[in-house]
Amino acid sequence: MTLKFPDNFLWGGATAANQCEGGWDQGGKGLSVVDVVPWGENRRPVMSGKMDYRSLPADSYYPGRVAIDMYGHMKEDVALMAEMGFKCYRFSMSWARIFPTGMEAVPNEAGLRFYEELIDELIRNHIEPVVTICHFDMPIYLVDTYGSWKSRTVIDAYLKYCQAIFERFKGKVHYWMTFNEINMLMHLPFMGAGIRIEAGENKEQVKYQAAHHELVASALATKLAHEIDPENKIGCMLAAGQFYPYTCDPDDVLQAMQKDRENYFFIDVQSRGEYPCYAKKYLERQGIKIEMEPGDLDILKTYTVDYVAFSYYASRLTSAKPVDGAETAGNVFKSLKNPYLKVSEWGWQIDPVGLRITMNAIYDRYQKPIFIVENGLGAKDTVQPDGTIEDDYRIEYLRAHIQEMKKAVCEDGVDLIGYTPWGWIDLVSASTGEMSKRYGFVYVDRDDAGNGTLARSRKKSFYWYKKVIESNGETL
Ligand code: BGP
Repeated sequence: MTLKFPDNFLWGGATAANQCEGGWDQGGKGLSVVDVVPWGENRRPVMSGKMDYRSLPADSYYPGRVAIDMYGHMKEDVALMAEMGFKCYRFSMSWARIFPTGMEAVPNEAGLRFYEELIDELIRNHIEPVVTICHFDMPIYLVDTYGSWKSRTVIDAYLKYCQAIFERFKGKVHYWMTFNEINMLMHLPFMGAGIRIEAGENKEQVKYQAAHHELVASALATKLAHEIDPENKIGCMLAAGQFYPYTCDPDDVLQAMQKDRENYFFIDVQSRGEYPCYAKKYLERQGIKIEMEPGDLDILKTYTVDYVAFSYYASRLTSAKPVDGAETAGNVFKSLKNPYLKVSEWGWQIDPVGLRITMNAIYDRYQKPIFIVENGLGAKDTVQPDGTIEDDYRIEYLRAHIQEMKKAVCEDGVDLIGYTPWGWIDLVSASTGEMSKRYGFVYVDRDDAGNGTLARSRKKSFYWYKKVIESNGETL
C-alpha cells in the first residue's frame, strides 16, 4: 500500500482577481461587481443584493479596486510562487478586463495580453495555470442592464467570454472552473452572481431561475472547452463543508442531509447532468417554476464536468429544533457551535477531520477526480521589529488539514488532483473586505483602510510550505 501523494500531485495556491488584482481602471477594464462592493457596514447589504450600490455614500471605500495590486506586481508574485516550488496556481480572470461591458463584439486585447503574460510567466516557471472563469466578478453593465443571471442574455455574453479565453489560451491552460462557489448565489446573491433582489420579487424564484441560467452556461462552456481543445478539463466548484447533525436524533440527521443537499444541488446538476429528485420536489413545494428553453435539459445531461473542485474551511452543524445561542460564524453559512472544535479569530470552526469527511462524501457521490482549490486560516499577523512574521498558527492549521487530506488520498483512495490553499499571498477578504484577515504565506503591507506600501515579505509559513512541496507532502 502506498502512503504517498502521487508524483504529479498539484501543490499550489489560490487567489481570485476580485481580491488581489486591483488595476480596476487599467488596460481598458470595465467596472465589475467587486469594484462597487464597499468596505464597512454597507458591505453585507450590497453583497446580499438588498442594497443597490448606486445608493452608497460618495465617500465609500472599495478595497477591491486596488487590492494588493497584483496587476502591477505580477512578475514579482510569480517569482514568489516559483520560489515555494508551486506546481500550479489557481487564479481567476476578470471578465470585465476582457469584455468591459460584457457586450462588446471583440475582446479587449490589453486584457487578454495581461493574462497571457501571467500564463507565460507561470509556464516558464513550470507552474500549471488553473483558471476560474468567474469568481465573484462580472461586468457591472450586465448587472445594471439585464439583471445579471436573471436574463438568458448573460449566458451568451458568458459564452463569448469563454470562447475568447479558451481560444487564446489553448494549449497553455488545461484546468478551468466555470464558476467559483456556485452555491454562493443562494447566500450572497449579488457577490455570488450579480443578483439584486428588487422590491416585489420572489427571492427564491429569482435565485433558482438565475441558477438555472448559470448551470446551462456552465454546461455549454464545458462543451465549448472540449471542442476547442479536447485536453481541457472543466470543473465545477462548490463552497463545501459537510453538515453534521447536532445530535443523533433522526430529525437532526435528516436535517443535516437536507442542508447538504441545498448546496449539492448545483454540482449534482453539473456533475451528474440532471436536476436531482429532491430539488424537483423542493421547487414544486415552493411553487417555483423555472423557465427553460427546449434543449436545456439535454444540454445539462450531455455536458457534465470532468472534475469536482471545492473550497473547504469548516464543517457545519445543524439541528432540527432551535438551539439557543449556539450559532457561530463561518464562510457565510450559518452553523451551530460544535463543542469539539476550536474557532478562528473570525469564529470559523477548525475541523481538519471534516476535510477528510467532506472529501470522501464528495468523491463517493460523484466518482470523479476532486480538487481542493481553497482551504486556509484567516488570521491577524504581527510583523516583528526585525520584519519576520511567526505564523505558527497558520502552519498548525494547514499541517492538520494536509494530514487528513493525506489520509483521504492514501487510506481511503480518494482521487485528488491537487491542493491550492486560499490566499497564498495576503489579499482582501471576500466576506469582510478586510486586509487584516490574512491567509498568506506572503505578507502584503496594506491595511484595512488601504494604507501601506504593498511590499511583499515571506512569513515563516512560506518556508514551511516550500518544504511540504519539496517533499511531496512528506515533511509536514
Ligand atoms: C471563499 C471565496 C474566496 C475567499 C474565501 C475566504 O468563499 O471563494 O473568495 O475569500 O472564501 O473567505 P474570506 O475572504 O471571507 O475570509
